[in-house]
Amino acid sequence: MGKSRVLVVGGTGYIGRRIVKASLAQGHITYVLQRPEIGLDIDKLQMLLSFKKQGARLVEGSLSDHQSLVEAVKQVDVVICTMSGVHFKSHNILTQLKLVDAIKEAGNVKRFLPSEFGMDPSRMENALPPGSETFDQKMVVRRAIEEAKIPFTYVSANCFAGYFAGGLSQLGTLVPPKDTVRLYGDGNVKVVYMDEDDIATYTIKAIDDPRTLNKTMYLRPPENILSQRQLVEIWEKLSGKELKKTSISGEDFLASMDATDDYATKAGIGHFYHIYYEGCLTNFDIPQDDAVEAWNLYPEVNYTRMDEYLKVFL
Ligand code: GO6
Repeated sequence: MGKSRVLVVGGTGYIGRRIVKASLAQGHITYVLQRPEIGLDIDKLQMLLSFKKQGARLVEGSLSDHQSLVEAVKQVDVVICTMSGVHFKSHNILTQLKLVDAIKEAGNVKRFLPSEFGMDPSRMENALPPGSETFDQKMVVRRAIEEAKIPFTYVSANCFAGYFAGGLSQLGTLVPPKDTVRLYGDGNVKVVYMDEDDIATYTIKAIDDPRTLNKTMYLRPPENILSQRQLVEIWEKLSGKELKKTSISGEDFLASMDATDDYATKAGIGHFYHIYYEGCLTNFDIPQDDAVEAWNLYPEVNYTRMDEYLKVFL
């Protein structure tokens, strides 16, 4: 049996576009769902057309048209969904339940990767609202997948470097601060920073691997397990400039959630609290019976270290 054929749902999104690229690069026949809802979103359309030029196949379908999803799914072996859960109001993580129904009806899919790619929602039962919504929704989708006996792999990709490393983990910015950096507590809690292209590479390596069947695959490459303070030190070494450091206590950081009504900001504060004060990404061991770690499975991947990643901001 050749390499599996892949369908990406959400292929023009932040991580989706990288999954399409990695799928093509690793030799999979790659389909990308083209939704009529795109309308006049010319950037998304032109990205789809560029994928076509790179050898991908566009398949029309909408998450609100069950039959179109069944037809699309029937053409492939593996389905990967990368829809965003945090930013959009038009759809949310639960919209995937329609995809689960289509996969269930089609009956041919050998692996489904739902839109995870962050903290492991099964470990976030006590997460703070409103950020907890993301995890609750992801668990609803997981239950539907497992009830339908659809083979799966859940990818827990930890902190996207674009959101968490570029801005040295400061809320509300994606670029390094110029003179002062705010540390969460003592800044020594370990988190995991992942270059987004590496997340895509590991994800595609996992789709045909029996070792990741019905498992959670965590991405935890050793040199990217860093504290915020270590990340700041990497940047100071690169930039040759020392930053002034302030510190905010967990209590004060949480209290700041009450100072805003913005949903994404409140959700972000909650997520940052779990990551940088509770250490939720690194306060447990892998492997477990239902979990594997990507760097161990695929040591051949030369993953991007954060000194390399941050060079672009010099
Ligand atoms: C990323 C963010 C960055 C929020 C996860 C607010 C779910 C996860 C690591 O989507 O809300 O400044 O695991 O001001 O399971 C957002 C969310 C990050 C971007 C967190 C996320 C990470 C969601 C911000 C900000 C850079």
